[in-house]
Amino acid sequence: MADTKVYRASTTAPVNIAVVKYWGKRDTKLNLPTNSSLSVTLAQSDLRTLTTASCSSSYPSEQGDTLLLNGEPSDVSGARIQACFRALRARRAALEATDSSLPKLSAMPLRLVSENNFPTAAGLASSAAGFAALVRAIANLYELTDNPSQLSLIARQGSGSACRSLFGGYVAWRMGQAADGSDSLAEQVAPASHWPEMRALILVVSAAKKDVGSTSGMQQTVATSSLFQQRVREVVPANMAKMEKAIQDKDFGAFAEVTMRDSNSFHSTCSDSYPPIYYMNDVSRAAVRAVEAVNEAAGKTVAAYTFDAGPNAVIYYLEKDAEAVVGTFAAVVGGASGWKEGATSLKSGIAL
Ligand code: 2P0
Repeated sequence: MADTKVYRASTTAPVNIAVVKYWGKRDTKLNLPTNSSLSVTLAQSDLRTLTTASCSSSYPSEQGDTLLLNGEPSDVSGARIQACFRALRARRAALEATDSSLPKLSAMPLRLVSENNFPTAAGLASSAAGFAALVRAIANLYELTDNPSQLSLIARQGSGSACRSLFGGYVAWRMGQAADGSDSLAEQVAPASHWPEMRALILVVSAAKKDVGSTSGMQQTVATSSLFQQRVREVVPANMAKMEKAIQDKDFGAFAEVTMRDSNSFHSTCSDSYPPIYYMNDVSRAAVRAVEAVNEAAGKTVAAYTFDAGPNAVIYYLEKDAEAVVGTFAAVVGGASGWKEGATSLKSGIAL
């Protein structure tokens, strides 16, 4: 009898926010970066993608693979998502080849249903959570035995930052050296439990779609910024080493300084691009000054800002300093004057 069963698996993946930033590709086809990066996975936040993957020989083959993203049909013909499907199917086909009792899922059309519970493409790492959830959902559906680092090789091809969302805690994406990308993968530097006091706060400045997408933005920077060369050769390797040590030592002062300097360095290469790219706005810069004021008032560094390819601020702090840090930002959101009007919402106390 023909197998018309619907096979199904669901998973969720969280966003991650880099403290040493990925910006630049050395190979656009394989999505290989010009530098390593390091991020913090916000596993306890509600910033997540929930994805269900299913397959069945009863799905009409003329429709091919389909994706429903936030309730809307979404194109899956792009090279990146196709690379993920191809790699995952190949892994499943290898299992089927060694065990003939396994159903031939690799030959069936795939249906993916994915929901973000946060604005898509607004600089809140939606592609990171999205591709991590997609890869893990299909890997679960196919009952692959690959470990998260092996899956990160596949997620990387969907979106670079996605490879880091397959792990919790503190995660490094090693740029690797191989031309085929086989060593450009993510690994955990430390689990969340290593430094349980760490918290993040997100100041949503704008939920609008970003002006310049990450892929085209980084290509523009690689092609035109001279500052970028120094960032890749000197700044990032030094920051990676300092950041890993700060995490091992649970040294918040060092963690914070590298985080803020690396964000500044990344945004400097953006504004050094030609034409320049500006992701931060006046509200973002006011958030920088607010962090500086909090640190000055505390007499030591208790808060660290970082900004991705958008104006929203992520502030890292330790739980014991929640009152000073969150209090400052809570007081300005929804305020009646100045930069305060620009910040639309605040999520605080996000644990790893
Ligand atoms: C990061 N960003 O490390 C950096 C910091 C934005 C600024 O990774 O082209 O969406 O899909 O590989 O991963 C955003 O870039 O780019 C990003 P693609 P991605 O988190």
